Amino acid sequence: MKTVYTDRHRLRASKTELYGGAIVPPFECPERMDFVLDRLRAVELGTILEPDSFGLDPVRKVHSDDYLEFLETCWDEWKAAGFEGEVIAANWPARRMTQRRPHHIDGKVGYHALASETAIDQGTWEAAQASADVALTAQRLVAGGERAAFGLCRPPGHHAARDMYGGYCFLNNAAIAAQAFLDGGAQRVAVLDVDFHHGNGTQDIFYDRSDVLFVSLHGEPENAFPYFSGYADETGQGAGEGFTINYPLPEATPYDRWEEALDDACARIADYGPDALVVSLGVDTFEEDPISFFKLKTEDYLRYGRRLSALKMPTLFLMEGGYAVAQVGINTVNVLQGFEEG
Ligand code: SP5
Ligand code: ZN
Repeated sequence: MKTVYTDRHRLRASKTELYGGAIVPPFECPERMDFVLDRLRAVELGTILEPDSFGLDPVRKVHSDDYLEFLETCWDEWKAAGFEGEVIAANWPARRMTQRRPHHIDGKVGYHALASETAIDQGTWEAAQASADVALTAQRLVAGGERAAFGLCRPPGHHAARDMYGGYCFLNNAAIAAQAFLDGGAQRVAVLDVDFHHGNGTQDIFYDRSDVLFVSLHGEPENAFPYFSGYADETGQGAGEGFTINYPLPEATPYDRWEEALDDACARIADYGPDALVVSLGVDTFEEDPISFFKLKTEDYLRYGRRLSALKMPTLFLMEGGYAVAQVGINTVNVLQGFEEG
């Protein structure tokens, strides 16, 4: 399996995350990629390619213009306003308040943020665009006939909604790639999100559509970020009714229970009969992940990689979360190796 990767992710080098009332170094750090690359090379999974540049046209299909303009200009506006730290949201259009977009950058940040843990730094916008290019380059490999490809995306994407960032995500790589399959002639695409966290952004983008089936296994929102999305009764709306499927799972979920949900998810995906499958591949389901609460072990990633292979679909894997940094490489690559064996 080929991997697409660029060092330009290092341009995202935020130094701050708001966690438990303290400012800490971000869990979503550049070193994560080094461990994945080391493991890809150690097992000789396949060639590692640089991405091509696709520009913003494919990105504009899933994100709003005002949001993209915000991402592009927010760092300069923040500095021009005299703020010294990184861009962090401190104000929101909360219940019973207007939803109008303010002019001042301090207000605009809150308008486009879905969480405050994620700080924006100088290089974030460029890194986010490079990450989307990684996804689109890997998508093109699969659309061109490869059985599977791996987009080693950083920053991740699945929390980014049509006009909101947060959860370490800015551009929704999985949604951009799913849309690219459709624009390339696919009739139906399935997105399977196995990151520990609910893929609220991907769900948001396709919620009222039937041409993308969104299926997510994640920590139950009563107890896990993003808290306000991911309940089982969120099933889509309008033409999209029935094309969103959520499997919220409780604290300490072990692999056997997780695999039951995966089997059900795979059956639903097979019924849908998509032309391509996009896997939002987060490995924060790992038992040692510092911010999550499932109990998957390293060998379990091989097992579910084989299970995904049995779907026999053209498959695009895109990197999402995973914060037990030293194990992110082996766990991620185990899924890809399991897929190739299966
Ligand atoms: C892509 C991705 O995995 N994003 C995750 C963003 C999660 N950010 C909020 C983390 C809050 C964790 N609080 C958990 C307390 C555990 N002791
Ligand atoms: Zn996650």
